[in-house]
Amino acid sequence: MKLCYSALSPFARKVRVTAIEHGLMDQLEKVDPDTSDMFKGFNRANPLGKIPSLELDNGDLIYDSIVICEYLDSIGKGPKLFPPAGPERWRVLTLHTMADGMMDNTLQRRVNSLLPEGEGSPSWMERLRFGIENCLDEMERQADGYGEALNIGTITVACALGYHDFRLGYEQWRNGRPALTRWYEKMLKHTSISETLPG
Ligand SMILES: N[C@@H](CCC(=O)N[C@@H](CS)C(=O)NCC(=O)O)C(=O)O
Repeated sequence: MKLCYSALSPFARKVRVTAIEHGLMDQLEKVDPDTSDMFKGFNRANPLGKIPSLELDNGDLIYDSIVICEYLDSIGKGPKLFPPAGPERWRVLTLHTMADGMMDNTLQRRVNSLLPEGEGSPSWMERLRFGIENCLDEMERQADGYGEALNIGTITVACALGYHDFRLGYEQWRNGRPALTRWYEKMLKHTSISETLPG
């Protein structure tokens, strides 16, 4: 299988953590994104131009990251990271969606900072920042209930926090969020999480 990704992409990181947890990394051939023109996208195979995407051995293409993660979870032999249908699945997928959206807001702020002078929107950037802060506050409220086990929800929260550190470290999300800080330290003890930190 061929995985198109960059080590800096938080969405691809979810996929890499999933692959590591299932012992599948050696079955994934890395394809580098084409970053020569950000306005044409990074990945010609995906009509949306985004990474990650996974090409199966039969040529089928799978995207985006959540679909790739669930595919790997379905073929992997490790403990399942996606709960079966039922209340726990909806809880874990909803947690995934919050953290994934926070990563997307963080990425959009990064993209905005790369736009030509005068093309960005300060008020929209403030809206994105507000969403990130709300997610962090909600995570702080929930953190004591997350537990230390990996699932697609907790993996994505860890990836969102790692990406926030990487791109927006000066905003210091740990300030005033002791429960989330403690929980994140425990998550870093998983080698799949610590080995895939961006940077
Ligand atoms: N929803 C997508 C988001 C992927 C995404 O935004 N990837 C970024 C890199 S982190 C990208 O490829 N951006 C290039 C572009 O949008 O042109 C997923 O979960 O895979």
